[in-house]
Amino acid sequence: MTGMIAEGVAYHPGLLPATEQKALVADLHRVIAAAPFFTPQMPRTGAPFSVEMTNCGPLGWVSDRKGYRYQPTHPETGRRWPPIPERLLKIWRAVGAPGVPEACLINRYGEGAKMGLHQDRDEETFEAPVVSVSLGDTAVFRMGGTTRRGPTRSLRLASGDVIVFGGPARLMYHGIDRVLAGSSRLLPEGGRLNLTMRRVTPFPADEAG
Ligand code: MD6
Ligand code: FE
Repeated sequence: MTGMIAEGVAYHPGLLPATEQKALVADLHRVIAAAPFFTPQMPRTGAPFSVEMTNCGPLGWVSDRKGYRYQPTHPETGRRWPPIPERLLKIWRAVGAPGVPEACLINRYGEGAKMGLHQDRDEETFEAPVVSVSLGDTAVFRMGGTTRRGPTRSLRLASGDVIVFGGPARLMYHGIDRVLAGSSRLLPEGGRLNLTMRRVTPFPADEAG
């Protein structure tokens, strides 16, 4: 099942069994209780994202009028982000990612939410891959190349799928065209959760690559 679907892109459809998905949702409820979802805003214009976000880990990704960045605290509560649940760290290791991730961005897609084509490039290092976990309704994921122009392909990411962008794909353009409402029964409220784990700062010399 698992395969390299493009250079540097490892796709693991159905990596998480249903029991594991449910346990992960319970872990995420604890994270969200400590770090509620917020609505990020576009740099400069302040236009709201259609996706809500929160984070866990020593660093979290935020966006507001001042720009995109990683910071150790929640933009609204001012508190540190809760730790990344062990169950997620286990997925990081299971796909062969090195060391430990520093940030896990949690995206919530409600009705009509989508995410434009973008690169994940706010990290200080690109040496580790980005590991993405999908839960809930299926998403239509679009992947392009390392420039904004050029051909793209689309892939459906279902609940329990894991996709890893590493090596030459680390800076690949990607986005979410739409989410197929009602395609999963995992989340009682419907919608989709996406978790992306990242390394933000370079590994210390003693932490393996
Ligand atoms: C999403 N995913 O699936 C958005 N980024 O909702 C991402 O933006 C993403 O899936 C980097 C690597 C893998 C991803
Ligand atoms: Fe991304």
